[in-house]
Amino acid sequence: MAKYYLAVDIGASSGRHMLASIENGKIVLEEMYRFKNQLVEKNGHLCWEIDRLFQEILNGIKACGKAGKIPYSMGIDTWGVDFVLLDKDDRILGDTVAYRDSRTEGMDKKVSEIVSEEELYARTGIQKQSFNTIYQLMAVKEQNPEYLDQAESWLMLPSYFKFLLTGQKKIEYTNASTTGLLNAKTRTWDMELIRELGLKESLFGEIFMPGTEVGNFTPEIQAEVGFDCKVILPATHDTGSAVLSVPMENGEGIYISSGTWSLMGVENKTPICTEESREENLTNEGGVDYRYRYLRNIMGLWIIQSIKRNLEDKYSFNDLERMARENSGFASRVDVNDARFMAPKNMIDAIQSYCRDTGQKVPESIGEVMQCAYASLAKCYAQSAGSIEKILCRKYDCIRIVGGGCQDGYLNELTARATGKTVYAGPVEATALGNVLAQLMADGTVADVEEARSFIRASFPIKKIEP
Ligand code: ADP
Ligand code: LRH
Repeated sequence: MAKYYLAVDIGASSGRHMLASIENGKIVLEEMYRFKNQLVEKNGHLCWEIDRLFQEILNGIKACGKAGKIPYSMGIDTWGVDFVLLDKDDRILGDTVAYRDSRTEGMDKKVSEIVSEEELYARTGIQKQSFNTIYQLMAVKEQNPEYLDQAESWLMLPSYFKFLLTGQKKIEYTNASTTGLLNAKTRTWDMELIRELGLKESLFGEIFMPGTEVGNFTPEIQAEVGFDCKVILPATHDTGSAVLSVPMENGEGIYISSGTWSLMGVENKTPICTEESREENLTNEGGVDYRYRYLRNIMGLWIIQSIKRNLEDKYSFNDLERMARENSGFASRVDVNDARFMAPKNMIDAIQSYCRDTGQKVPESIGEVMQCAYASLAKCYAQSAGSIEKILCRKYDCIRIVGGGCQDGYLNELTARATGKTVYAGPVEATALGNVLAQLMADGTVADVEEARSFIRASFPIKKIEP
């Protein structure tokens, strides 16, 4: 009888239940359930559909039961930074506002009046981004102080979902590192910072490492899904899970975790919190085995997804790729990390307005818009590889791309060309695999990170794209 491990991986564009088992020394992955994720407007804010997402988690668990494949353990990961505040009865205070919402506007200034950006980076090592939890919590403090007053607990989204399954609240390290409230070197809450910001210290409790057992399903959940299962903490930050499954040898090399965001970086054993690093906008997120994800957050395939949505999903990703190829000579470029691309009403309008404002030819056809988006992403990848190489004083000859975006053949080619480096594409379900790997490490099937990655190399085909 096969032993199954269930990874529930929820990205900003979709969630999936991937069931893994081991056959002949290889990991076999089966998609049991997939659902859409999206931002919705609620009370004037961009929010997540938190109740529907939990219902989808249950639906996928039930799908495993229906197939007669009961997991031995399961883990949940999601995007970073977002959280809920719970009252004394464990009810969510307010809406589950999403990181793209504009509530954080001006919060960087409020924080910098208390602690300078230079000092904040020196302490936390986290790249400044408007949506970091630190700025979101400041927004709550300014706009809804009553929520902080009433809050008895604070949980990031994967831990909240696990709480609903098990009744146990456990904060996890890799995701906690995205808050901007952890000290990069001690890897624990920077309590002095939390105090200085006037946040509620009691909310920031013990931090648990990936591999920790959270608990079993509550009797109510068991009754609903029809079986019991052990819930484990993977790297609950999706990027942390994805990077665990990048098939690097000895932790060496540049990767891009390519999904809604493009997270491009390397793995380090110690954080780099220098001024030079801050100026290059590089972050030090905490990883499995305390390996730091030293990377830059790049706007990523959110741009492509949004264009597709603006075209009412009339075209597939393949159609859009083909139209871009047909316009490969179109030369206008945008800075993909410009704030206007964060949550525009219409991504095509935003790209056109950027080109107009910078005196470039405005893309008119879908193919021109797509070419501009693709080539601009590749240009940003090349600049980011340059920044990493500059700080680390070394050169890399290849880039490993994992995640849904590694299926985009045109972007892979443009990336190889723009960086002059060989691209290795795959695996597509890197995040779910990283989630599974943490479970395999928890039950002793896999000894360590190196063995985990060699397992990936042995199990999945990787595509090579020469520059
Ligand atoms: P997330 O987990 O952040 O929601 P994924 O890792 O699922 O993101 O990646 C989603 C992105 O992958 C899409 O926005 C799209 O750009 C790209 N993608 C997905 N499928 C394909 C495909 N068949 N061809 C090209 N690109 C694809
Ligand atoms: C990617 C990701 C990224 C975060 C962002 C909020 O899904 O987790 O690492 O910065 O979403």
